[in-house]
Amino acid sequence: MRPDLRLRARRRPLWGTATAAHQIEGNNVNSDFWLAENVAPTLFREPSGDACDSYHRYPEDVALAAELGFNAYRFGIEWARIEPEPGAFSDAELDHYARVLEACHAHGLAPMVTLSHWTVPRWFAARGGFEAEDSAELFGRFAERVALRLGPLMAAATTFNECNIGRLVRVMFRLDSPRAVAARQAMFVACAQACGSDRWASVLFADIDKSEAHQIDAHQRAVEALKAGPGDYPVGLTIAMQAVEGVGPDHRAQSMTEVINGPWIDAAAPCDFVGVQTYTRMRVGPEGAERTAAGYEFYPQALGATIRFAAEAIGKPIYVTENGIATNDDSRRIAYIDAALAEVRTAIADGLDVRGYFHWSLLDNFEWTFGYAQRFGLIEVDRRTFARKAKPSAVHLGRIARQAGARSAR
Ligand code: IFM
Repeated sequence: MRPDLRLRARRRPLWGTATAAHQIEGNNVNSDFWLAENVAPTLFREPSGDACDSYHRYPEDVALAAELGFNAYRFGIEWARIEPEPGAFSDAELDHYARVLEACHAHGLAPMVTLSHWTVPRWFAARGGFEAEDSAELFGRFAERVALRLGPLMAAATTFNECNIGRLVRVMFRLDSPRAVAARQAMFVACAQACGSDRWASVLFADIDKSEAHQIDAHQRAVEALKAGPGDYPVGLTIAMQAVEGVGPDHRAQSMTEVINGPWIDAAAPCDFVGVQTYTRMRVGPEGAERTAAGYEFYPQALGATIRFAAEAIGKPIYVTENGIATNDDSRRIAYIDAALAEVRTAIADGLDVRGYFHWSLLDNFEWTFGYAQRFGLIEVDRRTFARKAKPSAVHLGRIARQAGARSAR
């Protein structure tokens, strides 16, 4: 049954939703983010706390995704749970993720697994994260354990989520300003002190000059580990891609694109596919358009531009591994989905090898430093009871997926 599902997944386009462990599971207490959310001073508006309690409620989440009409689910496994202390791997936690994978298969969802979605174990951050010389080796060791236990159950895997995030946030949120640097540093000092360490590093707020080369090495080791392990599934890398558009004669759109992607375009070379993650365009010039609740321009057409960019620059099969909108007006989510999917259809009609679309996100979840205010979910989550309620956009996208053949009609 499982190998069949993988084969089917290869032949059929994947229609799914995407999540990340830290954003939905809750109580990720051994992770670097948990600590950063709870020290003073912190850059986080609120701590993740119980999140959506998906660590316990994944059977309901997976069942809901299947019921809506999807045939795939992208989710993350949490390194901080699997290796809570250096070299101490938890079989029980690996078994937990095996159960999540089994639940996906039982519901006809092809699982795409993210090995690392920004969070790392607290001990890893306290020894300098990916700034440490041996960090790639440590990540490779983690990937090997994951490949051995979970490989036979995976339909696809990716190493780092938005590997270039350290670059993107620097550009988007101007994190190089003296004020931003000081605020980040104060939080890092508090985290290091809480761990009795003299250092601290984070993937999201990375000092890429010190960490990027090690992270690329870590990615390559993880690709090798996944490919050498049991199971037969495609391995990819997901990149946060901005459609950068220049305005006026002296714009710097191309150099801005190069800054945002950095060396990661080349790092995708050993992969079977690339995951395109796009939310908006970046206009190097004047302003004035509708904004989403994340402050981005409402511009779903950006996806068409980044798919074309990825096809040309990387030349691998493409999955849209994230695309979505933060909004409290669900009708705008529906409009966004329709316009983004029109771009995907046009790209496919033009002969581009786009193999699937994963909407961010299944649930309203923890949006990192912004806390719970930004709602990207197709499904609303009651913050006290954790009750799930599908929004009209969930039914809308599920219907599109079903009509596209993701699942048989009900
Ligand atoms: O929530 C994030 C996700 O973790 C990574 N990509 C962008 C999403 C929305 O901001």
